[in-house]
Amino acid sequence: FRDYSHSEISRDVATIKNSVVMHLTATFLRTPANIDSGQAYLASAFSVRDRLLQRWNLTNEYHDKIGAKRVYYMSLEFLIGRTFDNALLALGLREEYSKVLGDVGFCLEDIIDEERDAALGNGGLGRLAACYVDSMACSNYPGWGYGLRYKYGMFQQQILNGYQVEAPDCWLDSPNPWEFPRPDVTYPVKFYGHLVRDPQSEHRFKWESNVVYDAMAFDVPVPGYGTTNVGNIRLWSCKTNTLFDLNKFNSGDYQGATGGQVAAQILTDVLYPNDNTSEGKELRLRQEYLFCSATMQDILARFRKTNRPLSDLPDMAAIQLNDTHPTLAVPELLRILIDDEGLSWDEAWEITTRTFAFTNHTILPEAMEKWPVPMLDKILPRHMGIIYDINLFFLQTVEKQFPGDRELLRKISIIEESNPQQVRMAFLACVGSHKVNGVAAIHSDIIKQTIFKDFVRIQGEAKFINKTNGVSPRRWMNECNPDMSALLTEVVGDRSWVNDLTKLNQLEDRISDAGFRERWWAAKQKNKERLAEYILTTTGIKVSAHALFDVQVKRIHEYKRQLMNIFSVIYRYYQLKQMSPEQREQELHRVVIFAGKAASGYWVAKQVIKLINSVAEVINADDEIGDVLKVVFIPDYSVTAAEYIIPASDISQHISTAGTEASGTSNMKFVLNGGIILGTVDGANIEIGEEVGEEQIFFFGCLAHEVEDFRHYLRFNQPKPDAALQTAFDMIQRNTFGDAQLFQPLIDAIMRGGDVYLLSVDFPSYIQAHKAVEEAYRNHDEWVTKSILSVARMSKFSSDRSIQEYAEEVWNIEPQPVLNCG
Ligand code: 26V
Repeated sequence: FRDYSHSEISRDVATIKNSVVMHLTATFLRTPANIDSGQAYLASAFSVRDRLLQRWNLTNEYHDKIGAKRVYYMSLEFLIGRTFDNALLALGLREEYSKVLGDVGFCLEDIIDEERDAALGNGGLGRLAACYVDSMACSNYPGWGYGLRYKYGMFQQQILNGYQVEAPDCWLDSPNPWEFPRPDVTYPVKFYGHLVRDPQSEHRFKWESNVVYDAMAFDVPVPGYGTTNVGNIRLWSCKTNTLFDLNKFNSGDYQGATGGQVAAQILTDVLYPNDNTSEGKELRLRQEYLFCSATMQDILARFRKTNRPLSDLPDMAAIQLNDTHPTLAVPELLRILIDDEGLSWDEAWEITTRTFAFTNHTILPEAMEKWPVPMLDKILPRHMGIIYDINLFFLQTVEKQFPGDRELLRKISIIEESNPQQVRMAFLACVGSHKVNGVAAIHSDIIKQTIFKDFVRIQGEAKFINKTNGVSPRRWMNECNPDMSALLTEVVGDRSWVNDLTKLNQLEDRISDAGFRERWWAAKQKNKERLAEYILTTTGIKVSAHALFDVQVKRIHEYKRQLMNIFSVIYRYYQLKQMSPEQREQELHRVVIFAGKAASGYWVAKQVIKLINSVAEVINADDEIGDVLKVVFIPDYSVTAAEYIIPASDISQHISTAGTEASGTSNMKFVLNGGIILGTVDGANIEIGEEVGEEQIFFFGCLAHEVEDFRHYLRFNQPKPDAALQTAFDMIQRNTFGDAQLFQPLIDAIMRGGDVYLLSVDFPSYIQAHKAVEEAYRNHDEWVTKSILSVARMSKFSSDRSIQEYAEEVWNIEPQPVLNCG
């Protein structure tokens, strides 16, 4: 082995300065005397990237040499956010770069602010993928993420006249230091065409098509904190492989000559902005296949270099499907093994199912991916045939197990007998995998009792497991909350907690130390002041950092019930208006903070945003109310916005109808940052409550097992809003917040639409829970104690724990730290 101690990088400030100046002059053609902060960012970032690159190479060379088994995390979304600060902290070079930049008159914080988010995801699912690759790198697991390099990420949200307006996210308009183009890693991906049966074997086909795109790799390094290992996310970008039509060019048709290229780029142009809804659009299917085909070709190319027989693939590669979006990788692997490699169906099937595992992230019916058979058949004729075969063989084994049960076969068939027929991607992913998991205990139980009930019966309990989500302590504490991090380091004695959250249990010894409690609170207070500043610059609204900060930030969706939150704000406003000025001043001051994007085609969610902004406008302008109640909608929620908002919350709301939020991950981030949850008995809230103790969390609302009865009742009976909810309706209907007509559909969804998300059911206990929060908050010592105790008990929710469980129980891989290679 080569001497891997070279991965020690220089900390010498003069050396760093030279490398920054080198990039300024050689990469960006600037003179150091005359640069702005944008150029200072780029030069510094490129110099950090050089250092990462060194370790990236060593990591991958080492893992190749020792023949390590790798895990591949396939996800259509990676919500990475910024990388510069994350990399500085991981490399332990933050102070050095701060000094170098300070010497030329820049403040590191301003330079960090120059970076644009890599927003290649919608919400929880994409951010989870980013936390997971971070944990793999930090825990030295040989693992790669695979995804798509969207030219336009999650749209930017502007608020105009209270409405959401979408603007394109042109994040690649300026140079991106955090990607390495790999023109040498390019694969052809076919679409459409027809099949020719192989005369030698009835199972093999030749797929002929002249619609071929190229997928080219871009590698995004993932800095590991406290290790020299650097992980990787390989993102595919699409171009045509018939780059140039020389005939057209020669005949003077310059535009037409490059027409193919323009059309091809559209495939990876834009991220679908849907969260928890599947639209069944053909372009989306083509994106998914481009992704799956390129990824499988790449994984197999790497495997072939080991010279091992294909039957060893599952010993060298584990592939995790992040929801159903990458499920076409299953038939794609079968196709390559059977048609190109000449394996029998049985051999190929064995390899495939031992390689794949599948994570389900939602049970909302509208999010379940289904593709019309005619569409699949047209775009991917060979894959459609393979899916039919998978289904046939599966149904045959079921028929043997449960002879004559036609109803069972209909229920579990991968092909839904609708008109047109549809391929149920969750069933395909399940049948093609050796393990299926949910993302929190309650969610894993629910999927075993609902969508996969019959599969549990057929394939056995052991295949269906739980892997509760987690979040990265690097980003969601060390990076976003420096003051609280300093306190943690002081208590633990060193920074080891950053890679080992169990160390935080030492905080429990400090709760009786009044001086410590006050410093803890000072850290929270500073974060609140930072957020107040951020609110002022993004909305123009002035809020008091001494009020209770009550936060609900997440995608806008009916099941997440932002509507219930704003109804309670309206009711609160009503109550305050009934009071005398003296009474009012006695009330707890509160800032209610919302942020989140609505899918561009989701009308109801967009009306909810409008209602929040209309309510905010009236309340914030009411002089009688003043600082007693303020309402803000922070525009353009993003990873970076979350890094400001989360550390500043006193209370955060996670109030989905019980049984609808698979896990939630921001709930974990808020509590890790010393905030308290007001939430329903749903998703990971439940496990957070178990860990931190029931005193540290405010639960309300009906339970998951009660939901069905309530819904059934409300299908046939009018909801009975309590006086508080009725008051909120009345205020809206009296045009208190502008034209009531705008919001009537939101009320109708409850009063005439069956109140599917049970707002009328949960509202009374929600208002009670708010009261309990206020009471607890007024007891300052008690509140700070809750905050410290919660953080002390959050170790379960580190994504390091999640990844270790996946590694041991699903992937069968081991940590391979580069420096211990002997
Ligand atoms: C569905 C689709 C359908 C096709 C178009 C693009 C697209 C994008 C996202 C989705 C929804 C996937 C489900 C999802 O995001 N689930 C969330 O996963 C989080 C991580 O496990 C979890 O914490 C949230 O509770 C869950 O809603």
